[in-house]
Parts: sequence; C-alpha cells; structure tokens
Amino acid sequence: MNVTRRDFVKLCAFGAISAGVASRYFQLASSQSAGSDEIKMVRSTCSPNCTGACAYHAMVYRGRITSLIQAADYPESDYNPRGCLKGQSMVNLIYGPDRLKKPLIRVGERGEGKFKAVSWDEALDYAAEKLVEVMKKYGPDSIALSIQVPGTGYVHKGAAIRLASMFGWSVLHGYTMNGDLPAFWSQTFGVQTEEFESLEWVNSRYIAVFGSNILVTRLPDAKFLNIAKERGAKVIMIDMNFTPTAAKADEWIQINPSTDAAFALGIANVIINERLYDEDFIKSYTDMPILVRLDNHKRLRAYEVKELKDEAEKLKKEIPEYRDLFVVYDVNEGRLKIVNPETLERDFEPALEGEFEVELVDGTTVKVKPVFQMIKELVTNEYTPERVAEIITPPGRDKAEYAQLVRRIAREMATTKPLHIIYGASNYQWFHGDLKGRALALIVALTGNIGKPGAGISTYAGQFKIRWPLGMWWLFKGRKTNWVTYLLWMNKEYRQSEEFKKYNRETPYPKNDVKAFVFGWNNPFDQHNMANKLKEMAKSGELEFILAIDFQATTSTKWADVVLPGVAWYEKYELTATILHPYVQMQQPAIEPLFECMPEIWIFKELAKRMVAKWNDEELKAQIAEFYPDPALFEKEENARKNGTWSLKLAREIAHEASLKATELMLGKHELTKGITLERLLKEGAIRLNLPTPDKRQIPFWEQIHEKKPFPPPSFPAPLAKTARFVKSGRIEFYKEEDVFIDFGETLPVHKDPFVDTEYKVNPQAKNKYKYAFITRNALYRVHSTHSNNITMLELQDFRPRVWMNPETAKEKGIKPGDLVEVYNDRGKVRGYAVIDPGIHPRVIIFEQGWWSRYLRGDSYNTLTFPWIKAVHLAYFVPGIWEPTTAWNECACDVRKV
Ligand SMILES: Nc1nc2c(c(=O)[nH]1)N[C@H]1C(S)=C(S)[C@@H](COP(=O)(O)OP(=O)(O)OC[C@H]3O[C@@H](n4cnc5c(=O)[nH]c(N)nc54)[C@H](O)[C@@H]3O)O[C@H]1N2
Ligand SMILES: Nc1nc2c(c(=O)[nH]1)N[C@H]1C(S)=C(S)[C@@H](COP(=O)(O)OP(=O)(O)OC[C@H]3O[C@@H](n4cnc5c(=O)[nH]c(N)nc54)[C@H](O)[C@@H]3O)O[C@H]1N2
Ligand code: SF4
Ligand SMILES: [Mo]
Repeated sequence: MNVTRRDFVKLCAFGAISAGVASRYFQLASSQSAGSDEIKMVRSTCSPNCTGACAYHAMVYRGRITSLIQAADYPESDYNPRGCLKGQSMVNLIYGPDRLKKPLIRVGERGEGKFKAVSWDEALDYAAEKLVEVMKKYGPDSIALSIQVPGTGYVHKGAAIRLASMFGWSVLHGYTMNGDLPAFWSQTFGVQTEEFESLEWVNSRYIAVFGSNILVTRLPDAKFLNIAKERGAKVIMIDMNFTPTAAKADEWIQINPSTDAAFALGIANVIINERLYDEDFIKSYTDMPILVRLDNHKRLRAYEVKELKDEAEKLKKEIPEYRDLFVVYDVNEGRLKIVNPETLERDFEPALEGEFEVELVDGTTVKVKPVFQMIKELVTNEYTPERVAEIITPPGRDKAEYAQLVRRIAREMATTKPLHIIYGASNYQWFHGDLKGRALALIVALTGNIGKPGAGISTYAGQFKIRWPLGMWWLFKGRKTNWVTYLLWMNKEYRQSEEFKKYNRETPYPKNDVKAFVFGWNNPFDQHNMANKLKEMAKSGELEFILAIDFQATTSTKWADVVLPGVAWYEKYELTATILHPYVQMQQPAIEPLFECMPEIWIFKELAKRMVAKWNDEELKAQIAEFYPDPALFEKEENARKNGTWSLKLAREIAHEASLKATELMLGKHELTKGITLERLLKEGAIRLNLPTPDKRQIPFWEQIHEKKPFPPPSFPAPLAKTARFVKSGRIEFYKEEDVFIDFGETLPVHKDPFVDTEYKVNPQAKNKYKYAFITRNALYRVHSTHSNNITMLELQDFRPRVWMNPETAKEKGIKPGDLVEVYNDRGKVRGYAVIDPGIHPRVIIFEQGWWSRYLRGDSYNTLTFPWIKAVHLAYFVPGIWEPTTAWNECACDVRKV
C-alpha cells in the first residue's frame, strides 16, 4: 500500500490489500524504488521462537524499515494489541552490525570466526560437495539437520525438511532438544500437548500457575490473567522464586525445587478423602474404574477373564489394533464388564473402590483393584498434607502452616470452577517433569475440569505445533523424514549403557553416528545442552562438516565451515501459527533482503539441486524441478541462468512466488484450514482455524467430553495409530503398565526428589559439593539468544549478565550485590554479576539463558548442563511426542566470587 507521508495518520484502521498473488509481490517491489517519497506499510508477524506470533506493521520509507508498529488488527479485539519491546526494536537486528552480508567459507580454525566472503555459487557448490562426501562415506543419515520448532514458519523450515527427506538425513526434533516436550501429555492423554488459547483464560475462576513466568514469557497474553482476575478469578502462582507473575497473582506459594508432584498429590489426597471429586467425570473419561491385576501389575484384559472371553474375542475384531479391551466391575449388575475403547458413552456403573477376585480363562484366580482405589491408597499412605509439607516446605518456613495450606488450596481448587492449571516449561524441564505433570493432570481430572470453557491444564512452551498436516509440502514425493533424538547424540555413554539396551524399544540412531551438522533458526553452540561437547566435536573433527544458515553472525555461525545468509521475517513470505491463539497468519516482505541475503526456500532448493547432481539417485535427478512447489518456477530460474539473465533479484522474486505456492499447497484441503486461502490471509491478516468447537474456540478435548469421542485427538503429523497406542483404553490414563514404568515404580504419578536419579547417582560426592539447583529461566530481554545483541535490550540490562541468589547464599559465600561471580560444577562454569534477592529460594541459583558467549567473559551457561535420559521416555518413539527430552534444571551447581 502506497501513501504519502501526509496520509499516514489516516491509516490507523489499515488492512493490507492484495490484488492477487503475483501482482501483490510486484506491486510491493515497485514501491521500493529508491527515492520514492512514500511510506509503505506492510503487515507481517514477529517470529522468534516466542509463542507471541505478534502481528506488526513495518513502516517502510525509501526501501528501509523506519519503524515497527503493533498491527492491532486481530478480528477479536481482545487480542489487540500484541507485541513487546523486542519485537518493536527488531530493526536493531535487521540493520545491526552482526547482519550477515554474503556467504562465508571458513579460513581459520573452527570457532575462531575467520571466514572469506564468497559468491553464492562457490559457497553452495562447496557445501553440496562436502555433504555428498559425508553421505557417501557414512550414509545419508549421518547428516543431522536442526531447524528448531516449525510454528515460526512452515514454508522455509518445511523446505529444509523437504531437503532432508529427499536424501534421508536425520532430523533433530527441536521440541525435545529444547526440553519443551511435557512428557506427561503423551503418557496421560495420548497427545503431544493441547492447550487453551489465551483468550480462554478469562473464563476460568481459578488459575493455578505452576512455574510458568507468564508476565515475562507470555508478554502479549499476560493481560488475560489480569482480565480473569477482574472478572473474579483467583490466580495463584506456585514457584520456588518470586517472579513478576507471582507479583500479579493473588497468592505466591514458594515450594522447594521440583516438589510440585508432592504438592499435587497432597491436593489429590484432600480431594479424594473429602470426596470432593467429580465421580461421573472420572468414571466416564478416565481409566480410574479400570481393573489392574495385583500379581503382574498389568491391567486386566477382557480376553483373560473366563466370563468375558467370548465377548472379548468378538469385540477385538471390531476395534483398531492400537486399542485394547479392559475391564470394570459394574455395581448395578454385580459383574465384570468390558470397556469399549471406541466411545466414552458409558453403559455401566463401575466400582471405583474395592478389591475383587477374578477367574481367569485357565481356571486360576487373580486379585484386581480399580485404578482409583490404587490412587486412593497411594495418596492416603504417602501424601498426607503433613508428609507433603515435609517435602515442599522451604527451609526456615513453618511445616504445619504448609500442611494447612495444602488442605486449603485443595478445597479451593475442588470447589471453584472452572479451574485451569498452567504448568510451565521450566517446571517440567526436570528429570521427573513427567511425574509432576501426571500429578497435576490428576487434579483437573478428579475435579472434572477438562474439555470445558476455562477448565483444563495447559503447558505453553515454544512455537512447536504443527496445527494441521503439512506433509504435502514438507516431504519430497513420497519420501520420509528420519527423526533422531538430540540427547542420544550428546549422550554416547547412555547409548552404550545396559539401561538403554534393556528399555529402548523404538528410538532410532544413525548407525555411523552424526558426522555432519546442518542448522538454521537456532544457535546451538550457546543454546543447546552440552554446548561444550558440541564445540569439542567441532574442534576434534568428529563433525566433518558444519553448515549454518542465519540472518546474523552468532556464536554458532563462528563454528561453521560454511555460513549461508538467510533472511529475517520482514524480508520473506512465510506462514506462521502458534499455540497461544488459533490464528493463521502470513509474514510478508516489507523490504528487499539486505545485501546478498536470500530466502531460505531458495537456499535449500539450490543445495538440493547441487547435491542431486553429485548423488547417484536417478529418480531424484529426474524430479529435481519439483523441489519448488511449482516446477515451472524452478525451470524459470534455470532458464535465466542458461541465457544469462539470472540475477539475485530475479531469484528472490521466484523464491517469493515459490513461498506463496508452498503456502497454498499447505493450506490445502484440510478441515482445519477450510476457507483459509492465501488471498484472504494477505488481505485480512489473521484468520482463525476451523476448530471443531463453538465459535472455533481453542478448548482442548471438547469433542471427547461433549461428543464422547475416545482419547486421543490426533497430534499432527503423527498418524493416530502411533499416538492412540499410548492410551489403549481410549481414556485419560493415570495408570501406566509398560514394564519400564513398573520397574521404576512409576505406574502411578509419584514424587521423586531431584538429582537423586541423576547427579547424585552418577557422583555421590556431588550431593555435598553441589547443593544448589542451576535454574536457567527465560529472560524478558531476549527470546532465547535472539536479541542478545539488540542494543536497546542490552542497555536495559546495563550490558550485564546477572546471577540471582538468596541473601543467605550470598552471606555464606561472601558475595555482595554487583560482585562478579561464577556458577560452576564439574562440567563447566558461567559468569555474571550478583543480584541478591530474598525472593530466590535458598537452594537455587538463577542465570537467565540466552546470552551469546561473547558477552559472558568465559564459558556458556550450557557448559554446566547435561543430557540426562529417562528410561520411560524410551518406551515408544514418536518424534516430538514420545521421546527423550532435555531437563535443563536437573543440574546441580555451586557459586563463588571471582
Ligand atoms: N521473553 C521471552 N519469552 C519467551 C521465551 C524467551 O526466551 N523470552 N521463550 C519462549 C519459549 S521457547 C519457552 S520454552 C517459554 C518458557 O517459559 P516458561 O515456561 O515461563 O519458563 P521459564 O521462564 O524458564 O521459567 C518459569 C518459572 O519456572 C520456575 N520453576 C523452575 N523449576 C520449577 C519447579 O520445579 N517448580 C516450580 N513450581 N517452579 C519452577 C522458575 O523459577 C521460573 O520462574 O517461554 C517462551 N517465551
Ligand atoms: N540452559 C538452558 N538452555 C536453554 C533453555 C533453558 O531454559 N536453559 N531453553 C531452551 C529452549 S526452551 C529453547 S526453545 C531453545 C532455543 O534456542 P535456539 O533455538 O538456539 O534459539 P535462539 O537462540 O533464539 O536462536 C535462533 C536463531 O535463529 C536465527 N533466526 C531467527 N529467525 C530466522 C529466520 O527467519 N531465518 C534464519 N535463517 N535464521 C533465523 C536467529 O538469528 C538466531 O540466531 O533454547 C534452549 N536452551
Ligand atoms: S518477541 Fe514475541 S512477544 Fe515480542 S513482539 Fe515478537 S512475537 Fe511478540
Ligand atoms: Mo522453548
């Protein structure tokens, strides 16, 4: 849209215009002619891995973005405006001193940061040759691709996956690499995750936030907590530390590190023993009435039971293979009944309590109990409010008061509906984070707070979600992706351990290990677990080739052999989605990519083309034009090369066209995107997904609760058969019967102390040496390491990384406010300036993750962390849904003055 400066003020109610796809782009390009005295306003989205996905208007004057303004054009006005100071000051990165200008090839040592600038042809040819060399030597799966979570951009990240699928590279799942996967979801509900849109928070009357720092990490959505409060909701914050979110809550409850499961089980104790639970709900929607054998700890199967065998064999043929037939005791009829796993319609009145004797097919008998009875015994014996207070009460606080607190909170939670629990990423990023999640889910299930407006449990981590199937663009012609767990790569010792051999059922690993590393949209040499190990592998040559794609020079690009300059989100077309709201949106180019930067779709296309030429796969050679969603676009560029009319400008225009075509392909014909067209997106901005709920609200499990469809709903891109086997009863499951759960005493949710099964097990000395938990929470001033170099953000922090600690810690260590201190353990160390804060738990040290190494006077915070693997996460393998996930906070440390 072109306007004169005078007209600018009139543009408050601006809506982007479009006259069809192709003309849209060219109109845009022409208005960028240098010297034209017009201000152009282009709607795009801010898109770090933040979950905000905030719509912004880029104001462009003479081909340059002069300012970024919150678009505030969401159709539901409550969502307006969205944004934050990081998004607002993104120009500091786009035009910043770290911006990459040209492709680079390393000339110095790895990590030294010495490169020569080369032409695109030279860089791409060299990278393609090196990659094919590794593929020939070790097999294609020895190349690992890391592109982070997909929601920040389905088109360009999709192009990277498309390339990986062509050749059969290994792809590392960002969600588990980040530790963002809350493993309790798949174990309990059979899904990756499901969460409320933030607008739904206002419908709750009780919001219990367990370690999610919403006022820092959910900035554009945080206001909905306040609106909920204005409407009468109570907000409580359970956190080891006082946070901005705690400051806004009605009540802050400080507990010991990673003791949330004990707290939740104490709450369950009170709810069960005071009979405050929703009996009808748990009988219909959960596994609580299902009978478990006391001899082998497995659920009783219908076909094992003499009186049910014939009926079970008949029924078995009618249900999918991923379901199974379990049994309840019907109190009305006084006999055992089979649970139909394909519906939640209930034709029995099951016993929740008691113990029964069942005659098996072979004439022997076995004792069984309903899951509810087992939960009741567990919480009654182990998790009385007094016992729980022993576990959760911080040093120096009154345990009797905490026992009373558990009782009060339990009664409030059970009687104030709807209840919403928000379980934060930092809270589940512990070794036993899954147990904590299962215990918290127990509270919402017992009280019937699932599948209703304002009632549920949500976890909000990164922008991970694939909101509808995208395979038509992501996968190259019938080829597949090859997912590999990041932690297995980092933890070779575990790969060779007896425990791994015993419990690993499906989790794959490349037979010749990872030999080349390709990454984009992440900064692994700072951000990833064992950043020091990655550096070692780079230094030693174990990694034979490293390729980085970014729009700016980061810590990680310094470690690469080839660096390819991609573009920021105001220089390309891209399709985005987030979990915090159900809107689909487009990023649009406001300016020409700076310098020689290129849209990533083009980079991956060029790599694919050059690799195919050197790789012996005739089928791929014949199909290569189909890398672009429209082969004619591919040919157009090739022809231009042949007849000498090729230019970067032309390649970019074609790449923009290809991005739009890929978007159209992905919007496709799915029920969820019905009616959402590219043209509409460009014209209207944000469009709501067609969710199967009233007013298309994002209310998880609506269909399960209201239409009696069995659990789980599908988690894209996995086929239902892969995820439904996690909950074979078709219900919410609190009892897990796989051998590994039995062996580790985790058939039901229990509390386990932090560090006992990890740090202290490996090194018993660590218990005395390292008594603090190293908490690397997310910072207000960055999105992970993005904006680490943003001058506005740096000024707000006095350019200083900080280390938070309790006054007692400071006293014991002789540390004063502002002192330079070092947090360390046997693996590594990181430095920052002391902040002494009584709101910090006395056994916690905080360092906010995301600082680039160059600001740290030494090593990265991720030299201290370790890739612990929990065996129950090996029971199945569905990438990003059930696989080992990172536990940042399972990291013991000490602190000293430098
Ligand atoms: N500004 C900003 N926003 C972001 C991001 C960012 O980097 N910057 N990153 C985005 C992404 S990808 C993610 S994953 C999310 C993460 O966002 P959050 O889920 O909010 O995670 P954190 O900020 O790491 O930590 C939240 C709180 O958990 C507490 N906590 C840690 N362990 C425990 C525990 O055992 N029990 C209890 N009760 N509390 C505990 C910490 O004290 C901290 O206050 O944020 C997203 N939003
Ligand atoms: N110790 C510790 N470590 C952590 C965490 C923790 O809590 N503690 N949190 C973890 C979590 S939850 C997460 S999600 C990860 C995130 O960690 P990373 O995924 O590494 O995220 P960033 O550090 O923001 O790096 C993103 C990079 O992508 C680049 N980029 C952004 N947009 C584009 C684009 O459109 N094109 C291209 N080519 N490049 C782009 C940016 O310039 C930046 O360098 O960090 C994890 N690391
Ligand atoms: S950084 Fe996140 S919250 Fe801030 S404007 Fe960008 S997307 Fe929104
Ligand atoms: Mo994340």
